Amino acid sequence: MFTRFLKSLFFACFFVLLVFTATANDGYKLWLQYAPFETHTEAHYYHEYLSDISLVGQSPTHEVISKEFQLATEGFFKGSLTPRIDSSGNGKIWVGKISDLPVKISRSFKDQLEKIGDQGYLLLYVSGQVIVTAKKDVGLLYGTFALLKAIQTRERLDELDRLENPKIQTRMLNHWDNLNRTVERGYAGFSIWNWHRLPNHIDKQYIDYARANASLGINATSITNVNANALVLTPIYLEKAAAIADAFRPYGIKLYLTARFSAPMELDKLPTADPLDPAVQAWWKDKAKEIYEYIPDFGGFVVKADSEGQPGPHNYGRTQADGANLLAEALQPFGGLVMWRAFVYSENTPTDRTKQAYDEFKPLDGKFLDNVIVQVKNGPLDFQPREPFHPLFGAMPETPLMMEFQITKEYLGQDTHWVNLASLWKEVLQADTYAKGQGSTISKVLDGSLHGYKHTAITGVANIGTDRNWTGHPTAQADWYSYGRLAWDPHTDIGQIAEDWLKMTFTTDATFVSTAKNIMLKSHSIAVDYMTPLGLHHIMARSHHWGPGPWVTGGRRDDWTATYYHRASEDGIGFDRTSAGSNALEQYNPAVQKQWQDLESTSLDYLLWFHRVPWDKELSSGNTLWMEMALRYQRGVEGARWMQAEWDSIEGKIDEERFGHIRSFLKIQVSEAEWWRDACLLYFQQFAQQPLPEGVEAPEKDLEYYMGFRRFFVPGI
Ligand code: GCW
Repeated sequence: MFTRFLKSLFFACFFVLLVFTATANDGYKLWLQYAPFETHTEAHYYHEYLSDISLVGQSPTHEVISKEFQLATEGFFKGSLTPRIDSSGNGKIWVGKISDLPVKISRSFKDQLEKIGDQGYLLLYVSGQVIVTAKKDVGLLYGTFALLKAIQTRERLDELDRLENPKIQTRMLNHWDNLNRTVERGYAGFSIWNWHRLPNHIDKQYIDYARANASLGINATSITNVNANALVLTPIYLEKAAAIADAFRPYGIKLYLTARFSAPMELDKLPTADPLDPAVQAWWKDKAKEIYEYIPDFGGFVVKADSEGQPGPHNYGRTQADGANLLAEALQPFGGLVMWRAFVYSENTPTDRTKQAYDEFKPLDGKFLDNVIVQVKNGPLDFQPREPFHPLFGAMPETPLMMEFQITKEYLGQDTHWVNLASLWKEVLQADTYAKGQGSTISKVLDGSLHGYKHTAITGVANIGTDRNWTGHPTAQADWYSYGRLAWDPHTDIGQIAEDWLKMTFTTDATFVSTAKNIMLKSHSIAVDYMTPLGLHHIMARSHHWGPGPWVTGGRRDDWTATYYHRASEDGIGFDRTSAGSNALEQYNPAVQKQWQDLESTSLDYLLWFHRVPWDKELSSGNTLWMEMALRYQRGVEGARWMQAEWDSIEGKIDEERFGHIRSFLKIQVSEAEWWRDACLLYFQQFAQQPLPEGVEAPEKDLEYYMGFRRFFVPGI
């Protein structure tokens, strides 16, 4: 009786505390908010488990797990509960390796336990206990985060029975961070890697970064820009990098660095960087050995070569395989990998830029050493709002390919637009390459099941910076989150991902979650409508890539202009990539070609990517091309306004700070959507020579205004 009274008193105090403290939130805690329970019943239910935890075994990762439980419990109960974490084995939550399980359990669940891979885990409710078990420490950490997620999303624990193994071995982030702390295409402040203070100072943010990544199963990170500086391979920097690697190790995260191909010349004055030169080969071997002395579990190199001014094997008349194999051979004795990017193209090559990577790499299939993975962007151009999938996927059965997504929104509104990238990625992951008949999806290329790849990997270009909330736009945290979830399992439903993220990040309130989820799931197609509808691409402003620039023409490189891609004239618009044009289409499997070769049956979403279409052409929608384009731009603007109204409708459901932040960014988004629509329609109207269809709002300014519009110091270049 008395204990019941005490318990009620405890929860009553807890809720009084909650009411007075729920207004400010700067978003730093990401989806690991561990926000206080919202009802008495919830608090009561989870209290029983979280107050009594057994953590069996010892390792640096166990310490991390213990701290995470403490942090979570503190958050859930506003500091009023300190969990008892012991190794007795009697706790309501039991965390430990398979080898430490009580015999009774390991016998009864033998079949399930055998299915747990090196990075997997099992969550199971057995006779009053929640068991988190795994083969290795890292699996225990992943399992712990999965359990905490179950609590954050208010799952019942007495129904838990979840066996998870990641589908892709290496799940990585690529930072495009420079050593001077600027971030290429970064819109959330400066680089979080404070090289100047390393190796002695390990910023708390590195640890929180590791926690956030581990909570998603991200197990690798490359912390330097692919437009690489060779300095990072010198002892001064290797010592600093080693300190970061040490900090990440308990979280199961391996460190990678970018390798500048000309490093032997820049650092040690070798006369050449020719991959077939024995002195160059010896240099890389020594360098690899040196790196492993600093970082014994170093992941390997990420390399951008022969692209946008970066040095590479082409400088010596060698192939991409020669270049990649040079580094692979050096790393091979230590088990390191080379992630060699396929983003190779040149203004001196006369073919359509979107064809060049395939032309270059396809003939090299099978010629790479077996610790090389070729890293391919999702589309053949460059992270546009929407692109067809890259034709290399499905075309390299003998060479492991990994996906490179861009989490930072270079072409999708940068830091101020709410665009849920999971929708874009899902379109790509589900795309069918037909490499081995119907159902040969990109997910199956990546998880290795289609071609039996020895190595499987995926990466995302990070959107992380020193902004207090990490990503600039509070909703851009969802992109980091969703990327991690899809990297773990590319088959995951993106609606589920959105829902989990919203509940963990903001609140479990049902109206909030369903309204915000709806915004998220529609946001990508809305942005495509107001930026690049109908398969338009590369029509953004020059250099900083912020805002519209369909008029961009001339200059140093034709393949960096807008007119190269849209080719608008009075006759029509679009890039003919069929056999009558550049024939980029031929790089796809015949079954895929069929979907896109005929103008009449090509999905309108890809129309102008593959076809050149007269303005008066009547489309499957019943509209002429011009009308359809104008209506889609208008629809995009209306979509952005709808997002704004929907967001306003859930005011009061979450803290004012993040609510207001998103609200003010939505204002920017709406006005920039109008800017895109007005600028593009006015520009294209010169060629279409027709009035705007009914329902499309007239632009506020004239074309000259938009073309003359200059912005200075746009971030991210
Ligand atoms: O999209 C382009 C970007 C460059 C980037 C390059 C790449 C790191 O505009 O900033 O350079 O892609 O992926 O290498």
